[in-house]
Amino acid sequence: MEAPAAFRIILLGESRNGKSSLCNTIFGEAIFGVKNFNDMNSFATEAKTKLVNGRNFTLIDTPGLFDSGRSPEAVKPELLRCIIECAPGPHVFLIVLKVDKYTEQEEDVIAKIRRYFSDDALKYAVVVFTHGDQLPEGMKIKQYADQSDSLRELVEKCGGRCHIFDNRYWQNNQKDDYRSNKFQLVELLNTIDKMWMENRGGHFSNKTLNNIEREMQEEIKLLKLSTENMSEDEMRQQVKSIVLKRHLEENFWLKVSVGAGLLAFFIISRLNPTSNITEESVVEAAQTVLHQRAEQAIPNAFEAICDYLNALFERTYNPFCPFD
Ligand SMILES: Nc1nc2c(ncn2[C@@H]2O[C@H](COP(=O)(O)OP(=O)(O)O)[C@@H](O)[C@H]2O)c(=O)[nH]1
Ligand SMILES: [Mg+2]
Repeated sequence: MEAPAAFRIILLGESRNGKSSLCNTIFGEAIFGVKNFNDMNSFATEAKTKLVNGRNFTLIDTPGLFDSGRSPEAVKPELLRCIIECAPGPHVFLIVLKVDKYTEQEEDVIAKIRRYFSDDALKYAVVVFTHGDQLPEGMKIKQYADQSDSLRELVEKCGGRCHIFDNRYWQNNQKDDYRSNKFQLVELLNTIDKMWMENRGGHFSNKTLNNIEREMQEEIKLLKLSTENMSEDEMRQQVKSIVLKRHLEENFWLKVSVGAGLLAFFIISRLNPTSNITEESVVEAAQTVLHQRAEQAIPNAFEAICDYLNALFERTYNPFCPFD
């Protein structure tokens, strides 16, 4: 099996769980933006590639996409960007949680992850805890997870793959191997290797991710005709922004057309009260069109993840129809 040019790893989890810090720990360098206390402004997907222990990894650091207080308008382009960065699909989903006091709400979160993450996506998932310093001395993370039925079941569903880091206190821990990021990183990379082999060298994929990838390949072909001396990497970066812009614009014009349709309906119904076009039928048609478009843009795995996060943070935003 030939290793990919870079392993694509997407980090998902609630805001402030330490996703960006974990990216920095994995890369051994502070290149991802970490939130300071009360800092709610940094809100962007970041994807960076670096050589770690002889292999290239692309880390896709997502913002807390469905945190309360985020407007759906701000979320949509970010969600789309995550998908474009992931295409043709991630090799690894890192579900980032915090070692913390266990509350009922947390139990609920885990139950939802299990319910909404398809078994197929979990084949590519690893649970990673941050704030390892909160772990009682001498305890291993599996023992910690075993204390709660829901956590244990989540880890089991992820093939027993579970790791722990402390992005603040375990950077230079010489005393105890286990409580050291260096040791834990080697363990995580081994897990990723093993999982990749078990998945026969593949990555998670579905129809939508494939469609986005196909679209990008078409754009790259066009770009090759018009440019010289551009590396594959540079072309891909350029194409990502083209595709993102196109999808956002398409969505805008779609909304404009639906709006125009509704306006036409009101005019027709005023001019001709006997017309059999009903308000409901126009709205229904508009919803069908919007829903189909949204489905094209959002892969199923993301719908599932979004749905879980959405329920978790009690937003009114509908992930199955993110462009509504
Ligand atoms: N003590 C401790 N603090 C952490 C850890 N990971 C992240 N933090 C802190 O938690 C805050 C949020 O971290 P950040 O990486 O921005 O979280 P994100 O929103 O999930 O990307 C920052 O102040 C970090 O310094 C950790 O493992 N231990
Ligand atoms: Mg972050």
